[in-house]
Amino acid sequence: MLLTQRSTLTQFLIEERRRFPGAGGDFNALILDIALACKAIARTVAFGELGGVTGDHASEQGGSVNVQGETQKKLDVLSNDVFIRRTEWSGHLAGMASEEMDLPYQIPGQYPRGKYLLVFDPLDGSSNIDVNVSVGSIFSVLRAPQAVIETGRDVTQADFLQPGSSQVAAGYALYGPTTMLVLTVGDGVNGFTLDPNLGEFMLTHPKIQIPPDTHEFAINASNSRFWESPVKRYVDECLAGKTGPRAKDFNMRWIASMVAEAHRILMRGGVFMYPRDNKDPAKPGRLRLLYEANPMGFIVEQAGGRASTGENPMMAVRPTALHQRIGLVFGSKNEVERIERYHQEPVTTELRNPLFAERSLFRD
Ligand code: AFP
Repeated sequence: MLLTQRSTLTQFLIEERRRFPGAGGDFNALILDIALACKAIARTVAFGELGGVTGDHASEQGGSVNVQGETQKKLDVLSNDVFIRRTEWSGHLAGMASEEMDLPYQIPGQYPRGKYLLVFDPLDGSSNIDVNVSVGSIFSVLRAPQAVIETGRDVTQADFLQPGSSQVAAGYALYGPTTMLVLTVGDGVNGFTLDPNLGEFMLTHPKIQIPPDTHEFAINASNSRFWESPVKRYVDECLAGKTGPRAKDFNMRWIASMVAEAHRILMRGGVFMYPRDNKDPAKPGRLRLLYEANPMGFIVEQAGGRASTGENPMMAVRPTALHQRIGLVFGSKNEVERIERYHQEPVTTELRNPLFAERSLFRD
């Protein structure tokens, strides 16, 4: 379709800004800076081995490990740098925090400081890089506390510890067969596809809505022995299909790239689960609250879906640490509500019925 028949991201943001006559344009400029960072990462990812950017990051001391205790890929570090360089200079940010940095990033003295905080996972799914599977970037925009804005002081970890409901924007870039940017600024969810000829994100998926029901679930089934019983019950019932209490067959997916799973769910419904489990008591979940669960939760709920810890609404969780991990369930509203219900219901003796046990793959 010719350029004349689609909106660009810039046009979309300017038209959205008309809802706030007093808006100064800082917010739009920040989103466009983030979009440029995602375009740069998309190009780097696309070169893969040709660009010499696959494989593990090697610091002077040998391989490098991030605050999560995970081996950093070269692209993790590169992508983190791109996010910083593309946004630190603009005067829109008071500070940043990233999966790849232990502490918050202070805006250097030569640049003005602004009123927003940017929190991001620069490259999610990076364990898929070397096998050429889709990966993505995830970002969340918060307002800096008034004291930070007024004084221009350095940011502290506490400044970032805001509930998901405080986000002013969230989005992800998906580096797949096409590069897409999916964004919410609090008024629904819109998807933009990168036109590689123009270098522009074009509005291709306006007002995305997640179907409230689904027959597709995503979970890493190799962790089943560590799941809590409500999750085992839910997955067991999906696997029982037509012969079980759900009376319909389900399909299972697991890409190990949450951005790709989330995009599939936004396009055709589904439910994603990385629940709290007892695999590692020190990690009450694999995914991180501030730069994975909250932005994804904001997007999903703005698209009519639901995001939860499994027990409680994700958007209401009050963070206690910058790199806090949390159990995450999101997707089609009716399915997520069912999983929350299972967490609230006592595990009845009926569910221990040998009939279920015989059929169950995951019952201990
Ligand atoms: P990486 O960025 O370390 O590859 O982790 C990706 C992720 O955070 C999320 O995108 C996936 O859904 C999940 O981890 C995959 O976890 P498993 O490797 O345990 O399946």
